[in-house]
Formats: sequence, C-alpha cells, structure tokens
Amino acid sequence: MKTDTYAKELERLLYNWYYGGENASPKPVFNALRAGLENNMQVLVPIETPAALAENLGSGELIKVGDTVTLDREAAIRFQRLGGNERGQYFIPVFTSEREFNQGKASSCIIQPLQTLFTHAGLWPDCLGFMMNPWNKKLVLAKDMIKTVTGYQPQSHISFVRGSVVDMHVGAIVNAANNSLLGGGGVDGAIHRAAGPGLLQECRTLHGCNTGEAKITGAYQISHTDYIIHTVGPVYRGKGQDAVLLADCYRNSLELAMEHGCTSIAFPCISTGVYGYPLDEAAVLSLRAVTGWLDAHPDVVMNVYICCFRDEEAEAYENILQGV
Ligand code: AR6
Repeated sequence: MKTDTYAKELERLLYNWYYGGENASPKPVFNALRAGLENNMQVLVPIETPAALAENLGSGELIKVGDTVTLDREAAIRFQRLGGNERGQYFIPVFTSEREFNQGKASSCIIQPLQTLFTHAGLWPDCLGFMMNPWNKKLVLAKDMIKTVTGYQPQSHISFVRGSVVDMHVGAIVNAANNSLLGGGGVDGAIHRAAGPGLLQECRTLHGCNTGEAKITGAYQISHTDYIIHTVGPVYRGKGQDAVLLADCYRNSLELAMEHGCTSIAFPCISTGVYGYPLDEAAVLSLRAVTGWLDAHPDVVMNVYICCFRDEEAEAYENILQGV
C-alpha cells in the first residue's frame, strides 16, 4: 500500500515537532493536518476482526494491510479502541503509514479519510477522539483539539531547530555546497555520506552551480526527505555583493522547493562555516530573505526549519528574536 502523501508529510512534521523538544511550535503539524483534511488524506484504522470475517478465513489467520477480502454476508466493522476507561470512553487509534501501523500488534485495518472520521466522532458520545500513531510520536486529537484544528488558519511558519539539517524530516533538505556540486566538507560531506553514492552520480550530471543559485536532486538513501536542494553560498569577502548572493541562496531554494510541491524545507546556516560569513549578519539576512519570500507568496503554506548545528548559530538567532 502506498502511503498517502499528505499523511506522509504529517508524519514527518510530527517527527520534527518531537525532535524540536518542548518549546517547538505545533503549527507545522496543524498546517499538515489542515492540508490533509482539505485533500482527502487517508489514514489506517485498526479494526476488530468481525466474527463473520474470521469464519470466512477459517483458521482465523490475520489479513495483511493491502489485502482485500470479500465476505458472503454483511458484517459489522468495529474500530479498535484505546485508553478505554470505566465509563466506557475511548480513543480510536489511527495511523499515518503502514510503517507506523506495524509497530503495534498485528491486526486488520481499513483505510479511511481522516475528515470522515472527524465528522463521525461527533456522533459517537463515548469516543474521546483519535490517537494518531500511538506507539511512537503520537498526536492526541481529543474532540476539543479536533475543533481547534478544524478552525485553524494554515500559515507559513519558521521553526528554529537545534541540530543537523540531515536529521530533519521534510520535503527538501538544503545543502550548503560549492560551485562544483561534487561534495566537500561540512554539511555537504554529511549529506553526501547519508545519501550514498547515487547522489554524487546525479550531481555529476548538473555541471556545477553558480553562487547564489540552487539545483535540485533526489535524496537517495535519506528516506525521510524527497529532495536535496544544493545551493552555493558566497565565500565571505566583506563586500555588498555577499549579502545579495546569500539572500539569493535562500530565495532560490524556497522557489525550487515550491516548484517541486514541497511544503516543508530545512536550511543549514549557509556560508557561515567554511565560507566564513559572520553569523550575526548571516542570521539577519537569512531571516529577511525567508520572511520576504513567504510574504511574497501569501497563497503558499511552507514550513521552514532553520537548523543550528553549532551553539553559536542558535545564539545568533536567539539574539535576533529577543531584539538584542
Ligand atoms: N552536519 C550538519 N550540519 C553541519 C555539519 C554536519 N556535519 N557541518 C557543518 N554543518 P558549512 P559553508 C553546518 O561549513 O560555510 C563545504 O566543504 C554548519 O554548522 O558546511 O556554506 C562545501 O563543499 C552551518 O550551519 O558550509 C563548500 O566547499 C552550515 O552547515 C563549503 O563547505 C554550513 O556550514 C561551504 O561552506
């Protein structure tokens, strides 16, 4: 069974929310949920095997995800329940992918649009809501939360993450590359190591990239992203042109991500390592470039993650946000 693309994005942003720790904003998760609800996102719902189905199967063997079974008579399907209390109240578990589903004990399941489940939850008085991916990075969608999500106005969002861009689960990871696009040290090296030799092979076909521009490739062995966007930041020289080129890197990467249908993107602090761009200046420029691009694209909902690999990077952004 192919995972629904909206459910996949939700699963990824849920992962990032946990990765970001207790101060991380849930807004990207809300954005993904809203996009899913508007686009008929399908989730897996475990069911109790109805008696008639068990009889049909004879030995009571379990059906696997993706199997279809025809019954010779009608059978009531009952969702499995979680966290039931003495008052008979319960949550219904739902899953964003087969991988998440398979972490629990084996059972049968059906595929349902989340929107349909939300609509019906109101009709089931003892149902407290839904527990999404209960075995791992879960999202509890109690009934009041469903109301909050349904009324939520999707909007682009910038998250600041303490960690490596390679660990982000997003549509596109941005690489701070060099003009050759044939790999190097720093984050470039880390991305090539994680993606494997297929990435270098594809990069060879791109014939390099000018400073300030960006090119896109597949992600190869990095399964938690779809694309890698390679951009080349300026080597810092202390001239006015540096700022223009650095801002171009952010804008052109966002543009490519949008063109390829990504709704999430993770940036490293481009040019601030080997290329020596002063962190405080680069942080201001990057934020101006990203917010400027988001403002110029009011119809796009983009979840942007800025990854601070070193403590100094996190401090530079904190200083800006605190108005220092
Ligand atoms: N994992 C994740 N992020 C990292 C890592 C890593 N292993 N190493 C550095 N960063 P840099 P640049 C972060 O130096 O300044 C390469 O050789 C770092 O903290 O990788 O644009 C290229 O091939 C910072 O946030 O890139 C070029 O020749 C960000 O990555 C040259 O370096 C950028 O630091 C580009 O220099």
